[in-house]
Amino acid sequence: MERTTFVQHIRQQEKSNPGATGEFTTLMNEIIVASKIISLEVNSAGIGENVLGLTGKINVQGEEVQKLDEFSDITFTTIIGKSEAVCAITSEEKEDPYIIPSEDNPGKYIFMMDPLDGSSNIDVNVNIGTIFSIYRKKSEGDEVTDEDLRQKGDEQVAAGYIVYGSSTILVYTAGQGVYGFTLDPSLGEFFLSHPDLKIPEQGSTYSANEGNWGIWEENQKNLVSFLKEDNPSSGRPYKLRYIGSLVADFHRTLLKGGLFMYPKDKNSPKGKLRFSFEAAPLALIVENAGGKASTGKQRILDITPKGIHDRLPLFIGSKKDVEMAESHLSATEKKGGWFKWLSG
Ligand code: P6P
Repeated sequence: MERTTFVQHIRQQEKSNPGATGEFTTLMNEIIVASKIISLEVNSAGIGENVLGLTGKINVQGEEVQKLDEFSDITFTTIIGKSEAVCAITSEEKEDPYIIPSEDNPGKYIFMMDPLDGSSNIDVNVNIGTIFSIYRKKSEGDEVTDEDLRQKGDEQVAAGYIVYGSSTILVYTAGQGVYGFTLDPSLGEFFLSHPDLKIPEQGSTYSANEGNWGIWEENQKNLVSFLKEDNPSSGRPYKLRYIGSLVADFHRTLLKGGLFMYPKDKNSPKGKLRFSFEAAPLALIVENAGGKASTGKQRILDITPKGIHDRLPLFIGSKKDVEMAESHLSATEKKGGWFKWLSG
């Protein structure tokens, strides 16, 4: 069977885009290089040099920084920073953006990333991942402005993630479909494994941290109770699947369908997940795969963040499931409201 490498795929995509200058292709290829390095490190973590464990540092999110977090952040920043395709890099691990110095020939794109999401799972061998988002610099002149770094989700040029697990898989979209590539470690090449990914219109699982039940709002509790009701004619109860690593939970939802939720709660009144590094890139992917992504009220891609570290609630997955969640949340928010869903 003929196998398409990532490089062949991105070159084909470039040919179908008459205005392409090759800068996007360069950027994507550098992302591939960085992801291979991280994959090697993640899959050999603990063997030889001690990259497991904590650095003793706390990041801008107030989270303990794991050694692989820091390694991933430095690797992507160094490689993408030298690509001559980007003028700025923002990272979940860094308070401030990294502006590419003129001597490194900055390019027209802005790269945003969660370099290693789910890092609390590193030491227990659970899948973790990198999430990235690419915007075009919009302002005139060489200076990178605040508006360049806080663009509406719909302005993304491309978005993707790499999940480091039993195999390393890169999934991305540039607005013309969603494609998945699996790393063949023996060759060090990513081969097309998921051409034109589409998420099922409705799933049968929900993904949420029910340990937060006691700090959820009432309408969130009502929604999850609804999903757990024994009502086979409407496809309920849904099964619960929650890994606690967003990239792994999202990848399963994308492939199998269903609903991933990280709602706001008393401890995270704006939500826990970040707009720039998590919600917006995954929303671009899921919409290009036929799914939906919202805060429970507002479409993620309609949002322009006020800050590069903004957090928000996230409901993402199959179109019907996200719509069910939105209507249930708004109905039950109106105290005792009712709604019909899956009434057939
Ligand atoms: P909780 C990991 O720390 C992360 O940012 C996401 O990968 C994951 O979805 C979420 O937090 C898990 O949060 O509160 O359930 O541990």
